[in-house]
Amino acid sequence: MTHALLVIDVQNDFCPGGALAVPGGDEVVDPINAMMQDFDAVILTQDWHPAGHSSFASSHAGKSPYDMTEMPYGPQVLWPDHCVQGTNGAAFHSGLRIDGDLIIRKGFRSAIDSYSAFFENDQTTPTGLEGYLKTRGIRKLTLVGLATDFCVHFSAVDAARLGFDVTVRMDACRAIDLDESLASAELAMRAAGVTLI
Ligand code: VGL
Ligand code: ZN
Repeated sequence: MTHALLVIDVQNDFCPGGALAVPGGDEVVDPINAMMQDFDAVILTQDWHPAGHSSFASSHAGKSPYDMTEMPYGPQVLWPDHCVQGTNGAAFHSGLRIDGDLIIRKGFRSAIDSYSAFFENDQTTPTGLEGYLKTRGIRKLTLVGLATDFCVHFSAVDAARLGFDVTVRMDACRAIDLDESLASAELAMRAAGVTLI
């Protein structure tokens, strides 16, 4: 079975010193690089927001980072400005091997956030990754990267729902962990049939 490694958002802004730093975010780089050779395909995602994106607290008067807001598609956490297209913060960590097969960008529409590599946060607008994987005959996915409780979580649950055989290597992920979001992400992934290692 063709097995792909899906590397989620290993970008400067999610690493220590970045705008939305995930504790220990840079610790995933070496293990991910070492895993790449074990897969038939390596696909990387890149959070890629226009300036003034609607997921940024700075775009909402009176809101602070990590506040919640109501979007037309449901509740949304508001983030510090991060991964703005073309900035150093949006670039991959300089130690990450980026000689994979595909880089898929997400979150590039101003009005909608996209945690998942498969669907934007309205859960209906596709990124096209499903078609790419299926037309290449890829049925098995291992996910690694940042952040466990947001982009890895939503990508894993969507992938399982789309019928992929999904494993998350937790040792090569790190979490933001807002209000127990890591524990609820683990529950949701297991409930969706994702294998956590
Ligand atoms: C992410 C929050 C906002 C992630 C992206 O990669 O998990 N989290 N944008
Ligand atoms: Zn983002």
